[in-house]
Amino acid sequence: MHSLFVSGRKHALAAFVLIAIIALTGCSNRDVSEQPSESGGLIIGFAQLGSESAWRLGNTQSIIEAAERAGVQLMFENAQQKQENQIRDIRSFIAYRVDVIAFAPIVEDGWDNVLGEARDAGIPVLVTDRMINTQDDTLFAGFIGSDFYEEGVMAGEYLIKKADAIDAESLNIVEISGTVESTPMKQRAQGFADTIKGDARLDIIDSVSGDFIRSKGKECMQKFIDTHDKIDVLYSHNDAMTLGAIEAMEEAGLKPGEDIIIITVDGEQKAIDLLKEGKINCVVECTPLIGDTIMQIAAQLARGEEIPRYTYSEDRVFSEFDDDLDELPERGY
Ligand code: GYE
Repeated sequence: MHSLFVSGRKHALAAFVLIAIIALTGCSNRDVSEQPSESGGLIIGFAQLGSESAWRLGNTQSIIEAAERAGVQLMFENAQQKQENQIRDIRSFIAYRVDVIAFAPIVEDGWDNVLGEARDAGIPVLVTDRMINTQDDTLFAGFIGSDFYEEGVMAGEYLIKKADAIDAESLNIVEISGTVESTPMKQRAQGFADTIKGDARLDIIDSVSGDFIRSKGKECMQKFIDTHDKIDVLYSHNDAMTLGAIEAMEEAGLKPGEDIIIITVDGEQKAIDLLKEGKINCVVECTPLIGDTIMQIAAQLARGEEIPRYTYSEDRVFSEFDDDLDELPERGY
């Protein structure tokens, strides 16, 4: 039986007590020189960034279940949306001398010091979901996640097709973006903007961050509705914010999907259901179900094998132009 350490803040205290004992006695309960032969027996520390959306909950569940399947001992920490918590959690994994550290960085900057400490301790690091910004390639072994720029491109391509289909002369777009300085926020914006910039019909008239959170998505949309006379399109960087924005539209007497064309990213079950109902027009997929891939690559790393520098998920796009939406299997998040 392998034990599973899934801890929230209340368990952090216990972890710190353990770390203090290790520091005081100068010994750990495991020999760092022992190399696990496969993923069974491996200890992985995963520093999750928060629980802001159904996407994130699906991602956490995928990691926990994949660890169980692989017989990996998972030390799991949730930083509740604060980078300083995530840095502290990574430090606790270093002190515990886990075999591999994996984390989903909330923002891109500010990781060099703590990742340098992991490298000095000889612990390989996997960056998952979002990317980091660093000049030093040796600070992490590989990345596992989605290509957010490509997601923005797919969103833009859908809109060009839609503009053709409805013979649009001009479409005013409002954008609700994700957490400022995070990779999905930057790249979903960039991929979309680059794709539509040559099309004179399409104009982004306003863009505000809703931090990937439903309630903030609603506030952003309320503000847009109050400020702008003509809004034709909403491009929202995640489904959680889209659900909030739809609430704001309906409260203002607007018909989502008809009065305002809605493009959203993630592909939660709720968004797919609203696409089928006609309240959302396009859903760009971003799968959070990367737990198994993380476990496989972590095991390779721990065995000292080469791993790919970047492992991207395959994401699709679903829209009102598809005629097989009813055949889509349950999304699982
Ligand atoms: O789109 C959003 C979540 O980093 C890709 O974070 C992830 C994003 C996802 O809060 O729903």
